[in-house]
Amino acid sequence: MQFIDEAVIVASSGAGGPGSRHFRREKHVPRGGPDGGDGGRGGDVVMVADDRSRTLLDYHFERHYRAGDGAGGQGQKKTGRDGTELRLAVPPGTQVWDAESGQMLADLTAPGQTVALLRGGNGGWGNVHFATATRQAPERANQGQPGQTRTLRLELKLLADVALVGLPNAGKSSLIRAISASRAEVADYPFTTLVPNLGVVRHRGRVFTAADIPGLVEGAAGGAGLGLRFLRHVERCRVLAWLLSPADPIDPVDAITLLRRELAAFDADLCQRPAVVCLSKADLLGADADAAARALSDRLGVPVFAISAAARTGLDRLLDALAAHLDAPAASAQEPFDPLREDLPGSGQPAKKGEHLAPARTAVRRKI
Ligand SMILES: Nc1nc2c(ncn2[C@@H]2O[C@H](COP(=O)(O)OP(=O)(O)OP(=O)(O)O)[C@@H](O)[C@H]2O)c(=O)[nH]1
Ligand SMILES: [Mg+2]
Repeated sequence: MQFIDEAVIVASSGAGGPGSRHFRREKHVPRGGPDGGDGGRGGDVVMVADDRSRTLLDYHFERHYRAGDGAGGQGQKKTGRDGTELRLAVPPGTQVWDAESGQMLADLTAPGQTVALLRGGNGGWGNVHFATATRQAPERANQGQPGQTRTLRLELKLLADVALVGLPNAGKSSLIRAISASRAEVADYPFTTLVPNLGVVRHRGRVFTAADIPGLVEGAAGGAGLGLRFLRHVERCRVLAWLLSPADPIDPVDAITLLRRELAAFDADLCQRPAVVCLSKADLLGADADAAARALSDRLGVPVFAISAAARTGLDRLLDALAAHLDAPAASAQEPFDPLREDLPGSGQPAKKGEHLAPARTAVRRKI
């Protein structure tokens, strides 16, 4: 299935039905008086987080959505039928913005979470409401209120616990395949992964999610490679796993400096998240793998896990470490992994969150 993480749609709530202008007509009841009922309410537009849905693909193709209008009132004080509510299912992790004002309208994170985005118009009053002592046969009935229309921007930001970050070909997809049931594509050329993959990891009775995002290259912040388009999916991860491979074209310390620089250009906070460092493809180093991991650990000043997705070695220790980070009471209470802080260009003036992105990311959240 195609992975789409952005869509712009136009949604309209239903109009209220008109009130009825009607008079009671019955045998032996002369001048029966007004009995026109009210119009029905227009349908609301409601968005629901549905965990069966993984992408915004549907909204990419179909752009216009409309809830049902309320039906008109009728004689005998009958109220018209309410318009059908329009329920739009989106994957959990979807944020909804007003495309015109740039305001955030909703952030649907929990499966089943529901938010009413547009209220349907009220139905008009029927003439039965307008009878007074002096006006016993009112001709007046109200029209229903019109519905509202809004252009909505939907943005999906995956909600994974752990994000795998590395250069292209570092072995991220191989790792997610090894630790979860994900069938992410693996191949020996860069940019095999073009869209993020999500995997559910089950480890010692614990369940957490991991996201494999496309590889980052130098200049990603400026749009090189697949650019930063998919980094929004890292934004909500609680722990980062940096993957450094002995087959990377550059020295692992240079690689992590480069990766951190690109990530910081997207969001300075990301580099402050708890993180673990992995030396992937450890099988390529044979018996030297542990020594290489120790040497790298000394250079970085943090533990380094030697892992091999192919030989399935070191995975349990890595998952134990990830689980421990996720279980820590407050991630912020931990010492953030920041061994190369001084090396990080512009560390004195961290980039503002999402500075280079489209507008509206800093918009005020509005309660509706
Ligand atoms: N020997 C060995 N090769 C591995 C291991 N993990 C991955 N590879 C190989 O490395 C190559 C790249 O692996 P991927 O998992 O596709 O790497 P990736 O980081 O997802 O790459 P992109 O999606 O392009 O960023 C493939 O040819 C894999 O077979 C490993 O543990 N050992
Ligand atoms: Mg990949």
